[in-house]
Amino acid sequence: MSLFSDVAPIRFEGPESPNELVYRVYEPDRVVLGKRMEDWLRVAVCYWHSFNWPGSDVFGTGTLPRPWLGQPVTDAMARQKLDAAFEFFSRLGVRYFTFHDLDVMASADTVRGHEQQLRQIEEAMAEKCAATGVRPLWGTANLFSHPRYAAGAATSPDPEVFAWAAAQVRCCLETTHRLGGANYVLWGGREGYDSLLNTDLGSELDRYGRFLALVVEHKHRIGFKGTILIEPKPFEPTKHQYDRDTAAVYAFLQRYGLTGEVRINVEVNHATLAGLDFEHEIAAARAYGLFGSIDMNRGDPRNGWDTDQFPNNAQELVPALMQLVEDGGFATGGFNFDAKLRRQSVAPADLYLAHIGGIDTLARALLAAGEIVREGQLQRLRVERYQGWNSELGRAIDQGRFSLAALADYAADHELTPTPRSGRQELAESIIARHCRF
Ligand code: XUL
Ligand code: CO
Repeated sequence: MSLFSDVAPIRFEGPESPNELVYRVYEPDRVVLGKRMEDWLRVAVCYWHSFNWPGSDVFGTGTLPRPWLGQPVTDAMARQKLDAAFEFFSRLGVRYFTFHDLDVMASADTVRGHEQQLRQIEEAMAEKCAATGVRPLWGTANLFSHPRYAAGAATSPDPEVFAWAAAQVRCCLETTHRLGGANYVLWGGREGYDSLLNTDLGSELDRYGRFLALVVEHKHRIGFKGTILIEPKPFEPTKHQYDRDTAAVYAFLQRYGLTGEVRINVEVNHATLAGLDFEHEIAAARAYGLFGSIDMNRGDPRNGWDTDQFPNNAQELVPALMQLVEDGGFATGGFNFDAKLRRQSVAPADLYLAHIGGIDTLARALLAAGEIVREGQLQRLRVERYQGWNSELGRAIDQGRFSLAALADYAADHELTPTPRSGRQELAESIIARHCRF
């Protein structure tokens, strides 16, 4: 028995169900364009917000019943949390979870102690994974909570901090590998600065590049076949984070020769904070060949910080899901609910309701996206918009057969007078809107 055992396993009951603790739309075996819904979505529950966060904020202490939390974390507390977490994963009916090293293990003060504690809980995690079939979508090292990381981890001015971070990543990458994790994530929460006045930006970037190269090298050394992912965010907790968005990460990977090795974990609310649409970050990651996985949540349109709320607006997500469908789905990625309850959601059932709502929202967006892609009207609209590039002139430009001067002469000689054409944006938007009926 645990906090989450009062709720019966969540089943699909369809849109007309009078019950709340059921899926109305998410039906794992339902086939959408040749693939099961569960395989499209690859849903993961995150350990930190769901089991490791007591409902505290900067103004108040914990509100949520999480009896396994306290400082320091003992092995018994870590195991109680593990039981509760796997109980929740199983009853919710998901196949993946995500975790930081510090979310799952007992507290440790030394590097050796840290390694020992993580290895110890890893054994218990492995048993749970084997018993339930649930495995990590990804693991990650928490390189931001401990005071030693206040000035950064890989970008700290202190090489001893860099070494501590290396130890944590080595250990967590190996644990993720042994647990059958599909990816390994690096979120550089403190890899940035609070003030440029005391920051040597160039050498911090070089050290960050070195750190990432070491991680990639270790991945190959241990034979981890999963994907290394960087999760961009523009700021918070730092004033400026080096991985501010996909484009910045691409430039960084190119500079340090890591483009074929590392991909992107796009988080919805991080994109919003960067002043970008969620679907823009997916489109950019696809264009650069970097798309990996998604952290699913949303912000509040009137708040400028990372509120990490569960999504509930399917129409908003359709443009993103369309891109996923066009790609044939994730390779190693999935939808990780990096989302948390509100502080007043103190009933154990609230955690189920939050995830059910989020998963049904994803399922609605998937069904709409699947139909739109199958009907092809929007894709045709896009193809037609660029059809001029199939002309002789378009092909010659694409193939680099014109110099700037030759092209100018061509334009003059042919007296080019291109006619404006409709971009048909309203039509495109209407196509999205009218398919959102699930
Ligand atoms: C922080 C965030 C992290 C990463 C993992 O905004 O998204 O939880 O997903 O460190
Ligand atoms: Co995240």
